[in-house]
Amino acid sequence: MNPISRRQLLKTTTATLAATIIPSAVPNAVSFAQEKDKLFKLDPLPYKFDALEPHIDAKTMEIHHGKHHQAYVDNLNKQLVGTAWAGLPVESIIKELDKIPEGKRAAVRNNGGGHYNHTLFWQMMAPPGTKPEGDLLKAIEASFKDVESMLKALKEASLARFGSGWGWVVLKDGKLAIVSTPNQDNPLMEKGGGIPILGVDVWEHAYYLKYQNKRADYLDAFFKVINWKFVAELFEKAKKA
Ligand code: MN3
Repeated sequence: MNPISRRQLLKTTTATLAATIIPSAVPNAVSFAQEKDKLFKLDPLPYKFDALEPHIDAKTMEIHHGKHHQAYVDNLNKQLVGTAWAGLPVESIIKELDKIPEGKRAAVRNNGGGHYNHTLFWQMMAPPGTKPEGDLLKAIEASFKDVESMLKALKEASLARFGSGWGWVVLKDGKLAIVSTPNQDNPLMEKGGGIPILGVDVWEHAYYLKYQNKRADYLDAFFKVINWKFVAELFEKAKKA
């Protein structure tokens, strides 16, 4: 396959991933350097490391973004560079993990999930100042009575997650619901698992420097820096999906 038809194939698969059979034997002769434009990349944080102080400390943000998230990106690239999946939206990849060759699937699940989850997570936080309103607020009230009850349920699910994982608010069957996932899994990985509109990282690396073993205190701090504007955008997008 020459490079031009490969590029065309990638464009096609992005649009019609579910309907397209992704070749499992794509030539692996293309070097890392030549494929540079198709590498997954770590975007800078949308704010400074200390923007969420005192709730989430600057050192945690710096290490979490620059080391942990960077490692997910690097490891995802190691798995997918030179394959038909390089350059596809990571959301498409984690929705179709069954199409990834078995030998790569676990690593792509962990690192693709890690890349996708953290990309959302940084944007789900912002300096305090936003609040749920409009259609999002109505949906929260319809599903949980009020915002406080929703966050209480999210806190309980996040505390109950043994070991490393995430707590989520998802839109599922027209209602908002609380779920949690292990490791770097995302609700999108499971058919019918719902579409996440809010998520909180409960890996120890997300809070240990400031909160040590006190996950509950970290969750209370996270609730103060939720970017409700972004959550509302995800909710609108989820309704149309
Ligand atoms: Mn993390």
